[in-house]
Amino acid sequence: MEVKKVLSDLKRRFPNEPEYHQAVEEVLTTIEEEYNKHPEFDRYNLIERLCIPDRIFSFRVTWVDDKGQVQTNTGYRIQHNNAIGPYKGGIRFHSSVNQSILKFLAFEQTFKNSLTTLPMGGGKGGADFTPRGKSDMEVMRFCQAFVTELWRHIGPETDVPAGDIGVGGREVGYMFGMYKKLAREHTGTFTGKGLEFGGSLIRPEATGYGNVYFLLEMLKTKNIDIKGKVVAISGSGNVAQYTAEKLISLGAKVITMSDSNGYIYDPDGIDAEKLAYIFELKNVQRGRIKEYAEKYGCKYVEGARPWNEKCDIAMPSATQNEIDGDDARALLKNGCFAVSEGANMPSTPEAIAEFLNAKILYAPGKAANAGGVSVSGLEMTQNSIKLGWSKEEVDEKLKNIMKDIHNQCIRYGKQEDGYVNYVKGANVAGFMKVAKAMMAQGIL
Ligand code: NDP
Ligand code: 2IT
Repeated sequence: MEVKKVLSDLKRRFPNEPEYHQAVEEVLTTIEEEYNKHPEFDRYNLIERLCIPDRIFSFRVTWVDDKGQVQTNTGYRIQHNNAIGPYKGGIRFHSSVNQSILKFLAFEQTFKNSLTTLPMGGGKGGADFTPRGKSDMEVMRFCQAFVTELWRHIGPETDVPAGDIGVGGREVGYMFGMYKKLAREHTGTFTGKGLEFGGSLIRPEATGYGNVYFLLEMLKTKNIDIKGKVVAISGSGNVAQYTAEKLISLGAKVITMSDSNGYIYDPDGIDAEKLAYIFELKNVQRGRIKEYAEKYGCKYVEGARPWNEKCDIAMPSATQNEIDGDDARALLKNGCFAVSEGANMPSTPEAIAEFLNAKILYAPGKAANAGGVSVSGLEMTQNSIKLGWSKEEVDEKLKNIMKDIHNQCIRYGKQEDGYVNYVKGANVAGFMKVAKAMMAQGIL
């Protein structure tokens, strides 16, 4: 494989998909060496078959808003690769959603799911619809309309969606309800379901907790204690909230959180009580993070990201490309020594290069945020055996999975000088399993 050629071909065939090109380029440049040790991969044109999704569904979603007006949005499901298990990955509802963003997410998901040690292929879906500002009934009608198209493409052994940006327990509940009605079955076709109807304990917490567990594994390699460390988090949604919860319980000091309007900086640290307010503010009132600053009298910076604040550790948990080269340099200048990604692809290629050059602990999302989909996999298992595991049991399994992912990164990412390149480690480990499965299954 010649990475330049593969990339230029993909760019020519699939123009105007910058996020997809970005994700593919990052993976290909890091797996090139390993890939080229296996000439049989090229003979089977594995690389194109791995980069181009198996199939893409896109459809119009028509729904009626509270004023009685008929609205349309565009919905998608990308079934990227099912070599190691059914397609699996979240649904994103956000006005920015387009085919490029979902293709990058589905591509990343394939490698991430491979790392989890569980049998899951990669997929992603969504719509250019933002639940924020919509009434509960509007969200319900949208979810129902979305699923009237999606349902025929998914199933418990075919493709299992879950949450992502803009899709939490409420949206999964509405989508599952409509799916169940149309498919005439009550199976584990969605994960992130309510506990009363097949959801798993710890699924809401899993991405944030898992990211902290991964961070702890990285810190362990340097004998660094998390206690007292100052952490900057971005986002204030599902992932950010449970990242903060776990960090606070371990004695770290969380100083920032954000939303798409700006960030709050609390020099005293967000404690358990203040975090409970954030849970209420974001999940029940569906308010803005600015209100935290008003309530607790701390700094709020409109229209900015938190990376200029001095911290030991950064845990981006909002969205893609939220740390650019300048942000990365600001973090490093202020002494940040670890970055663990809760979001998918939050660092631009320039930012990643800065982190790797500085040889800090840097965990890419596909390793660090894999806890969410891992517990989704455990939810699928529980649904299949028609049993529910305890909180402790699931949490223990999650910890072990994160430890295992960390080991895989070390295995393929440790350099001669001892530095662990987690980007390379995660990409090569994730790739090798999918590649071997694809080789064994013939040319499809
Ligand atoms: P939520 O919708 O719960 O929260 C998203 C948060 O990020 C909100 O605070 C939101 O602010 C902010 N945000 C979203 N888009 C932007 C933007 N364009 N610019 C700035 N801020 C933005 O989503 P999740 O917490 O579930 O997801 C966060 C990230 O984690 C995503 O990258 C997702 O792909 C990734 N992830 C999620 C997993 C999961 O299990 N949920 C698993 C693995 C990764 P606002 O309210 O203003 O929109
Ligand atoms: O990016 C992700 O891994 C998720 N949004 C979770 C996917 C899932 O199927 O739980």
